[in-house]
Amino acid sequence: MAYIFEEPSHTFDEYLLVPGYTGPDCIPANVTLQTPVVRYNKKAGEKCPLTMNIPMTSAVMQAVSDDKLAVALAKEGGISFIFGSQTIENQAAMVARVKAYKAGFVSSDTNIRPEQTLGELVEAIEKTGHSTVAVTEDGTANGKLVGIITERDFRIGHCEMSEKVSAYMTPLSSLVMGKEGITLDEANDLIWEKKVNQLPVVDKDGKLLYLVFRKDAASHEEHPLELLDSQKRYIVGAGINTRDYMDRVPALLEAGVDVMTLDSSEGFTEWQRRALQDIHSKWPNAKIGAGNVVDADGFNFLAEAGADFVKIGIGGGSICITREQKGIGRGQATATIEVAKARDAYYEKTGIYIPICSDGGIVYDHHVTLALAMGADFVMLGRYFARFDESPTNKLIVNGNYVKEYWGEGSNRARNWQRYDLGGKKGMAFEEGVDSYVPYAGSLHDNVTLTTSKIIHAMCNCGVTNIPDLQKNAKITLVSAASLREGGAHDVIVKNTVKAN
Ligand code: RVP
Repeated sequence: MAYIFEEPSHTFDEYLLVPGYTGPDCIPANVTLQTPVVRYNKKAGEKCPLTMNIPMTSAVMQAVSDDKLAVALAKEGGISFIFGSQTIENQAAMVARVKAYKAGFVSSDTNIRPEQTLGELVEAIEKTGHSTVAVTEDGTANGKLVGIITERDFRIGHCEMSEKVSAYMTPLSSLVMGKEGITLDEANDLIWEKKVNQLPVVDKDGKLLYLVFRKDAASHEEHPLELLDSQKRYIVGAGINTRDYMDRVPALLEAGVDVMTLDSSEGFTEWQRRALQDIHSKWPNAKIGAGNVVDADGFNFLAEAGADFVKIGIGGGSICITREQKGIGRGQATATIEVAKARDAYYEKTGIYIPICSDGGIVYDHHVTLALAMGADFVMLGRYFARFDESPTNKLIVNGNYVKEYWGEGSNRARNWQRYDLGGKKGMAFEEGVDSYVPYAGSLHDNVTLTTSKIIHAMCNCGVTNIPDLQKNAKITLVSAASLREGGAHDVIVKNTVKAN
């Protein structure tokens, strides 16, 4: 007879945290959200080789994780997994761009030649939205620098638009410049000392390398949790599949990727075991997560196969219709709880700690705290990040509201059938994801700051100052449908609706 789980499976919405004793040292300033990302021999006293400063990763999805979002999230202390449903070259180029990005050093993307007109300049500024323009001999981002022109140097309506840029720019002779190799701190000092708003950095031939802006020079002070590798480059992840990994993995490693994950709606498969084995034997230092699974059997299988972390979740994603289409899945909270128990048992038996990631189905910020309390080491979010300025999609107006587009990797739009066909032939006839809009929500920084602040405050209510203690000591209660209603504003006429996130 089939194995039947007699208990219904639950979602995060059906649980709440019950406070624990909050001692005098249990204050937000003392809370750390640092968390392990990959397996390590904890019992032997090893240190985890890759940790994050906040327990949040962005989903392996076209509508979510490109290089821009990856930089924004690494600044906050988390990791993006750049989507794999694209050519190996494109994906590796995105990883390389993240690794090349130097905090505070900006490659100029609005450039002009001195003999071009103010009209052309205004056009360029409108296109990029950047008001400081490098004037180079050949009009390229790395051409020989001849001046800088900003919107403040000429007055629209008072200047002839046919006049030349060279008549209005600050010429080279009056510019304060930095030499190749200058550090951000030195650039920052120069900007303050010379009272300038930007500092072009040039090589020995006078060719433009970067611009450092006054506002960005302080960037690393504003981002104390930024996640950097040993060479001070941002940490970045990437999604891979079970087909082309022998080509994709070396390209990503070459581009500098720090961690990868097999990206599949269902990971309890021979394909994933083989991929993990092949990759680890060819590139022993490559860090590879695997999944997704929803029970102890799935976790143990991937743990034995060598997964560096295991992702949990089938059918819980906001754009996911796998449960409707195939009847496969499990409530995300139940899946997380069971896999966490299996992870702890595996640790007891082997001394190896394998981090687990609760992937999909996070709707409210407190769901992140619940997932951690249930044993997850970090979460993966799609819808959440898709709403921000930094996600790869356009901001649109629909019915008078700003929205961004968000589509599943199993939707026709993503045309990523490989991911869903268990390693078999291409072209399944049904979709497992939808194409949708999500409400636009502003900048990643503002939202992540708010979310982590809620997690930190909830942890203080639980009487803990770090994630391992939350996992050990949290008290969690199931709630009834009636008490859910009690949890929101009720039986009053609300004046201004406060929307929970
Ligand atoms: P959510 O954060 O709820 O939007 O869920 C994102 C997760 O949904 C992804 O990390 C992935 O596991 C899953 N996903 C992505 N595409 C699809 C699909 O098309 N069914 N599902």
